[in-house]
Amino acid sequence: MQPRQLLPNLTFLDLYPPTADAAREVLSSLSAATPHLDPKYFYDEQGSALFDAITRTPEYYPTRTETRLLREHARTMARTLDTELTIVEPGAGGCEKARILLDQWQPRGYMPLEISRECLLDATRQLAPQYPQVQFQAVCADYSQALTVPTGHQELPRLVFFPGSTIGNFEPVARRTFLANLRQLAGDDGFLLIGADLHKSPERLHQAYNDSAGHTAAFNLNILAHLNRRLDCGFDLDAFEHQAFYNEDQQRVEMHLQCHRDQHVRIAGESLTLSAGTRVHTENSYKFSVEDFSRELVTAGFQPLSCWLDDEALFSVHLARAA
Ligand code: AVI
Repeated sequence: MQPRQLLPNLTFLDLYPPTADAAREVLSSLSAATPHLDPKYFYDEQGSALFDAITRTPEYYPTRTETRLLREHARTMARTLDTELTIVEPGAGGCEKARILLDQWQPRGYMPLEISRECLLDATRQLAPQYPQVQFQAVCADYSQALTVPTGHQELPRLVFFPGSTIGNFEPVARRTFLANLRQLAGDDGFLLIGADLHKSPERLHQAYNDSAGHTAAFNLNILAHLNRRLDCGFDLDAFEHQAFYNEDQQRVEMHLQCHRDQHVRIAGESLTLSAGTRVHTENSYKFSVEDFSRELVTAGFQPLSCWLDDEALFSVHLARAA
């Protein structure tokens, strides 16, 4: 597959996984002893818009706090890096946070990887003309699997940018593997700039994942709406209810969809029944301490350089280099 030139400084490469693979994956995870769905299915055009709405609620502190940290410390970060580079951002969404780095760092290249094609194209078509000195290479991909990315500005060191505490959406074992993949992606002279949400009171976490405007509930339910649109499964959304709570033992917020009526759906050509009372686990969002997270970076082959926290110690941003 060859990249398409969309604008003088924007190419687009489509590595989106085939629908048949998605259908088999969804069938297998919903048929498991604990029915679950991979959180990547939250993110179609509507899911990305709903996530955006979540980030603007008064209860959801991570985005606002991390954005402030990036704005406040971007110059210091640039001084620490002290090199020209290409920014690679797995799961870039609408590329909002990258804008802060594009403004303050003037990198040579920016490569966002994003599963939602519409969201990626809209964002990069808007951004590229505003930063004509930056080469944009947009890649539509399931970044949890496709971490080998096209070459481009390879002579320059890469900084892998992974904000938002999306790292918290990985299970501990998968997280270890994924951080090691990020180390590969960064290369031997590369860097990592990553956000990690911190431990805090269960009440604060409960509010953040049960916002009063109902955007998180709509986001959670959209996973089924997305599967209906993409795979024609036939879920009745009214039969499901959003649940989110802090699991103290696991130190994570869990999201589920509780099914109140029997659901007969069709996926990958097969029938599947979810009976009333079934709970579909849709997301885990692990929370960290700075010390534990720094240790995980070291295990993955990074050398932590700096870490920034807000005054309330809600959120952390870590800068590390390949060790
Ligand atoms: C993308 N991710 C880091 C968010 C989180 O907080 O785990 C997704 C989210 N789920 C519910 N609200 C936000």
